Amino acid sequence: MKDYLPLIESGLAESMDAPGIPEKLRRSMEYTLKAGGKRIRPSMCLAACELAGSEAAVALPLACGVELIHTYSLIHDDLPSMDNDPMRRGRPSNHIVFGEAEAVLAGDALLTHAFEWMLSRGDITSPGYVRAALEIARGAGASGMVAGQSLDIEDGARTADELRRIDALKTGALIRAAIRAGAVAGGADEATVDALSRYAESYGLLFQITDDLIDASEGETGGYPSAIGTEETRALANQCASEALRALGGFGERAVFFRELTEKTLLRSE
Ligand code: GRG
Repeated sequence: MKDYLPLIESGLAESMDAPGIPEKLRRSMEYTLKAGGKRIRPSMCLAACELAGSEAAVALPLACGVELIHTYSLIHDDLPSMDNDPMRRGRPSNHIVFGEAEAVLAGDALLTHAFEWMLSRGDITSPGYVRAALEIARGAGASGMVAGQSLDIEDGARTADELRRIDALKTGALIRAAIRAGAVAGGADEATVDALSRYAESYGLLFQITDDLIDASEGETGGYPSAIGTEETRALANQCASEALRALGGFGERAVFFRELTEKTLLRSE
């Protein structure tokens, strides 16, 4: 699978090399930004840009913006008022190390910095680039990821359909936006953007389902295994992977990254 990590890591390091950020805030932002995330969303953004026929570098500020936004969402998700999780990626969560107020601010700063970086580093005169940034704003915002989080923090057991609606927003919307943004910035036509959106929707669900299966294997309750049982959840994961791969049908070799990622994601919960 093509490795976009060196490009993404250097882009993220450069994005944090901005003047004027107070030292404690910078340490708090970097603590979670550089904590071993898999960088799936920015990799997908760059792969979509290449699939559309452009160089990955064209979409790099967008890819970094998506990862900055993802990082903010994790910091805020771990807060006591949200998921109240003291650990993230095997280390104490941001608010445990820096305190709750600073963690809120680190999230705020990462979210805002994402848009500053995307719009100051990208070529805003090129057709598609501003639309790509708008895709990311929509996917991250009040009708996207934040909508999903708002629905998710309501208490109560959920049916599989309710989970699907929440996850399509909470987890799926930013993944979909990352792919659409990369494709649009890379000059993709509407048919390509549509097919990649269908791929993203199936992949986003697959990603959440396999995350739930991993949690269930570690003894956690909730998500799809609690709603429909482990066997049905596995069957749903296989169905999502098939649908994702089908959406890539017309792209041939250009979609090899997305095919391999889908297969790897399906296998991660086995
Ligand atoms: C606070 C507005 C707001 C939103 C939070 C992303 C999110 C919404 C909550 C995280 C809850 C969670 C564990 C969701 C499961 C799927 C998921 C997003 C896992 C984490 O993403 P990875 O696996 O993380 O890409 P890494 O660590 O690789 O960056």
